[in-house]
Amino acid sequence: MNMDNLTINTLRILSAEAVEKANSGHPGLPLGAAPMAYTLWGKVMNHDSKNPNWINRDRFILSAGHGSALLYSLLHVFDYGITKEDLENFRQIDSKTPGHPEYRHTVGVETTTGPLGQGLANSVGMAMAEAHLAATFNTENEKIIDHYTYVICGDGDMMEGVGYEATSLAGTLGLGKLIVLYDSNSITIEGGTDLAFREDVMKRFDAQGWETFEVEDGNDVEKIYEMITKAKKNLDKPSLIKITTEIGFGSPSKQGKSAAHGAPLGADDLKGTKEYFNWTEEDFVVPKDVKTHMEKVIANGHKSFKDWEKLYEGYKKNNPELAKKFESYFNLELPMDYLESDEFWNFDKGVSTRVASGMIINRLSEKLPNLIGGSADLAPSNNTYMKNREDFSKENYKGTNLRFGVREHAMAAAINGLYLHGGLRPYGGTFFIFSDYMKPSMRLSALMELPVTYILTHDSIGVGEDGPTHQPIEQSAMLRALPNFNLFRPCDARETAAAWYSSLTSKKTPTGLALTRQDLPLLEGTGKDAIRGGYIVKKEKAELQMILLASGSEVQLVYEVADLLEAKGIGTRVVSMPCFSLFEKQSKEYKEEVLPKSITKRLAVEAGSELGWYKYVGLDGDVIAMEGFGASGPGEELFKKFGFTVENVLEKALKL
Ligand SMILES: Cc1ncc(C[n+]2csc(CCOP(=O)(O)OP(=O)(O)O)c2C)c(N)n1
Ligand SMILES: [Mg+2]
Repeated sequence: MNMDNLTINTLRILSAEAVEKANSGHPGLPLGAAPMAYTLWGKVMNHDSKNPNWINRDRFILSAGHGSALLYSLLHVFDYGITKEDLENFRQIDSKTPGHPEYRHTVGVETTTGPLGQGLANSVGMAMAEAHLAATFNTENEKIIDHYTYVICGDGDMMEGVGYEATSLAGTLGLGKLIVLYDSNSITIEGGTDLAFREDVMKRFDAQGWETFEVEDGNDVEKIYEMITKAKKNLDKPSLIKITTEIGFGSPSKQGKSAAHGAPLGADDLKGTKEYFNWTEEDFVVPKDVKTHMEKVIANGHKSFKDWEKLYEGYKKNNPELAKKFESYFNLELPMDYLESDEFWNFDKGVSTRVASGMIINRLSEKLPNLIGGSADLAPSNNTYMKNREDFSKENYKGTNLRFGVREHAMAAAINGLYLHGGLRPYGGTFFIFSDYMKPSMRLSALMELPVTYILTHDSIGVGEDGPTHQPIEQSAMLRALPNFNLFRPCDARETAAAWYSSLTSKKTPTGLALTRQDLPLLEGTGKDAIRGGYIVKKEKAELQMILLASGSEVQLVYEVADLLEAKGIGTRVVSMPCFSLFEKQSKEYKEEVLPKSITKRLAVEAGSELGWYKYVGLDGDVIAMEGFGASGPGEELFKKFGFTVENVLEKALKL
């Protein structure tokens, strides 16, 4: 048997065995898609298992993350550190081979996949990053960034909206080095795709500005190779290669059926499958011939790395300044002197926090060249535009102002991809209310520990006339509930600077900035301490009796009320709580210092859901929050209508 086919069958059998042993998992995709995966990894991609973080490696994303067994089998035979034991421990606690591929957890996994469509959308961000970095750093003869981004996706990825948004963006941007292999088996969990998916995917991609290719027999490695080679040559358009496969290929009773999708084959069927492939090895054993063959393939990959190293050495000699910049990009260096200077923290007047964020972005744009970002068609409202930078477009990959179009979900997923690629600090903006549209990708930023920045403006009923469809209520609570996510709701420009400071210096936690549309005064006492998540902005004058807590635009309100309470002889402290999750990280002593247990008269005010605040006000405390949706009308009047007035806050405080 030819070595390609024997290696492909190895991948198939290892995957089926892993699923069988775990008594859980998805054998169907690996059996059907092993030939395209092997063709990519073994014949096309430049990658080196000895240097899995090689900057210029081709990126590979298994967007159909349920096929994880296939990815782990690849990582095993390509010697990325996944051992026989790891395969035997598939889907077990603390194994390197969890149910779906997890970034940071398993070497060689480029992004966490499983929620369908996300990987495909991540790949667009990665290809954008490649295009931008290539345009920024390559010289005529030294292409130090010159790689492709490959995806394997299934019918599910093609049905998901986020994939649609992302591929539309990719077509618009003409990302020629993005190549998607579509494992078209016409089967999903409930049965044939005829049940719910009858569109012509090729025509759709054609209409989106992709070049499309077709392989009718998913086992035809030569044809797959030929089509990928052709796709690589088109540098103006991303490429889709539709490859017709049979799910569960080789399984006597499940081939071509949805039964192959997500359950072990079963002992009898696995035996039959092995017979079909003339498989005689012990369980989890890679045939000797395959090992020998793979040594050569792996050595080829290593050689491509070595060649690049040589290229880079020359580049460094010829372009020392550029090389320094290149390395500072990939080390994600920060202008710390600047971030600690008055220039960064100084604002001479009160502005809305969205405007403050826009000022900060523009200050940063001078100092932080790898800052890249944009908005989902709301740049003028989100204040995300860097005035001294160019637009990123098909015509100009050098630009750093990204135009995501009205595609929030794909924006968030692409931001993940931009960060995952390496070298860049991406941000994305939209209205806070539409964080709902991005939530699945924001969740993955948090899960993957990607410190990206979400700019979420128009953060409350302060939105005003646009009404309840545009007024966030539960979004703060939603993002505060998300593990490893810092939701900041700054109360003025200085706290906005603190939020940006926190986001930029964060190594593994994404940040969301909930920012106002309306102007806010600069409050005395605000500043860098905001990075502690909660802090005293106004100290009591008389003996401490009461604590008023608030975030964002409501801090000014409690500030005013505190003065009135002090006038009545009630010592009142104002605690600004811009970021719950960072406050939680402070020491017990610090928390006690800010919120002493002995003071039970506590009132929190936030124009959003009350969920979460009782932890800080206690059962003796009170919360003024939004109980339902907002309404359409001038923002100032809405604050009155819903009780965010000095009178109401004072009254509630006096009742404590
Ligand atoms: C967003 C999302 N919705 C639902 C699921 C559950 N799910 C996992 S695989 C799958 C069907 C996928 O079909 P396809 O991509 O064709 O994969 P195949 O069955 O061919 O392996 C579904 C619905 C998921 N993982 N992600
Ligand atoms: Mg399918």
